[in-house]
Amino acid sequence: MVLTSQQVQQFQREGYTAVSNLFPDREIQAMRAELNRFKREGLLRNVATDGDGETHSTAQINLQICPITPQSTFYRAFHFHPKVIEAISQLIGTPFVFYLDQIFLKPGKQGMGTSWHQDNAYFKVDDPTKGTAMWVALHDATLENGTLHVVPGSHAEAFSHGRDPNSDHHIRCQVPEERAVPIELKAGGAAFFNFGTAHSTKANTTDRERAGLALHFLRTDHIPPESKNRNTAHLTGPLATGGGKEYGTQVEGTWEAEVDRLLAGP
Ligand SMILES: O=C(O)CCC(=O)C(=O)O
Repeated sequence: MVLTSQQVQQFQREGYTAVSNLFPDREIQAMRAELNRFKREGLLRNVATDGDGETHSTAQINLQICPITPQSTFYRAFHFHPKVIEAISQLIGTPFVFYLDQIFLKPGKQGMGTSWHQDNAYFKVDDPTKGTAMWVALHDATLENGTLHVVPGSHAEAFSHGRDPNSDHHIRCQVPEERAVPIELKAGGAAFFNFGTAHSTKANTTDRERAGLALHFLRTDHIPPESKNRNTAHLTGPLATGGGKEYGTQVEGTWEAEVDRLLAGP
């Protein structure tokens, strides 16, 4: 078991949990190497705006790649990582699909946070507790560099969301900040929070960049009818083909080779 029963209970009760040292250093090094390729190839976009939701900021930077999968066989293989499959099975049950992936990179000093929101304000799933995010720290995530914050128990409430004027496409909500808790993680640790759990990140006030990889998974029986044609991939259950059906190639089982490829260099 990847998660302890206490972690699963915390997720069920409070809507989130966190796990230290989930992924080993070599896998994180490989994830950073692929992130560096995204940087070199200009695949990350600054979504921060100067307070009008439109004018891209030059002072504040919130770099995002979303979705990642069309750009990276490496990150696509990660969805089939045995630890990912096991952890998500423990938290939301099976069968489930991969729903969305993205990375947010906050450069040192200029890195801007992502405002408070509930993922279900985007996804609109009938029961937000049947979907979960997995947020992997690609660098040590601390208070100083603006780590993830969550509001425990907030999945029981639906906050109203409006356009975020500090982003070119995000929405945001107001939360009772006094209930929020930060989740500090060393690189390779991960936080899990259901689609209803309000969360945000903060400014990176340090000199060094910090990135988080956010994956979303959803129970197959809760995919909204209007999203049936979305680019999901069945990861478990009778519809799962190891990626063969969705990607036209066998993806399951390629993670180790993908890590080796990235560590060998360009
Ligand atoms: O890493 C971040 O800045 C935000 C992540 C996030 O809000 C999400 O994945 O929904």
